Amino acid sequence: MKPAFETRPLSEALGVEVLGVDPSGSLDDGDVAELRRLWLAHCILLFRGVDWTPEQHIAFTLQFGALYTMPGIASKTSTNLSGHPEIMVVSNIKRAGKPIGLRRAGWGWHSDGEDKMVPNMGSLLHALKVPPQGGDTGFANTYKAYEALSPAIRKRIDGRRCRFSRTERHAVNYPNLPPLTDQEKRGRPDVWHPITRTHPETGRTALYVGRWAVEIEGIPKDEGRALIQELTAHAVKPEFTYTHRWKSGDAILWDNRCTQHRAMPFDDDTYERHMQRTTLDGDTPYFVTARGERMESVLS
Ligand SMILES: O=C(O)CCC(=O)C(=O)O
Ligand SMILES: [Fe+2]
Repeated sequence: MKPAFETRPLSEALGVEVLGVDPSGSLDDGDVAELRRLWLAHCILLFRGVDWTPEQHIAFTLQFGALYTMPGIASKTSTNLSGHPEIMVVSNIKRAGKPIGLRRAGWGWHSDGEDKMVPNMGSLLHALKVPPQGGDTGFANTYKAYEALSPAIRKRIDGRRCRFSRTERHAVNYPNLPPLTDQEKRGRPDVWHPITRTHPETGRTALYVGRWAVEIEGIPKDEGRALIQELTAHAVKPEFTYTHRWKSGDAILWDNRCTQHRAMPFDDDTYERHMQRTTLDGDTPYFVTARGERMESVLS
């Protein structure tokens, strides 16, 4: 057996940097299995000094699963890389007066695709240009957040679902974008996900709330909203989080099933920040209750 890759912890809460791997090169099955083991154990993997073509970024990601192509939001034009729609561009840069990517993407705690019936399993974000200050990304370990909940709160939420709504929260989460069109609203129906989610590969339970969550089943709306606020604040306490200060060439692969993340603001009138992301497809969330019953997400 080959020796495991050398790693360096990023924080107490989650994440390792993987050393001695060139993600632009070819990996054998053993390397891929080892990376997946590390990913499942640490929730986020950092690779530094990554210099790859869009094709190599895509090829590396495909070793973890099928890709998901991001639809454009609140605009007719998509913010994906021209010629490579599997790569989403997160950027404030304009060329010939036109934005080349999505500006202010993810400025609030979330996991990718949490407002969809089939959220995204993971995402792999590569930094090409970073501002001299600000623009960090925070990551939270939602297994740890779940494990630290009081028994009373766990009792209130175990086995319940929470409604995630793109239409209700679009204006709050993307004040810089035009409103959703009626067609977009129809294409993004609300979804009820289990608030506590069983990770399909590790079997561990993670807290599953984020910035698109609006209501909890079986709880009056106001009370549910207050509980969501309490849970979302709890999930991102410092002891569960790591803040990444990007250098260009960094690439982070995160697991959306057991983490949340948020991009932190920066002066985007003055500085440029340019990132490219591939996104992994996923599966329908579920929770296995203490009695062994499996409950799944449902559409509204
Ligand atoms: O730009 C970032 O730091 C993260 C943006 C985001 O939420 C994402 O790419 O999924
Ligand atoms: Fe995101």
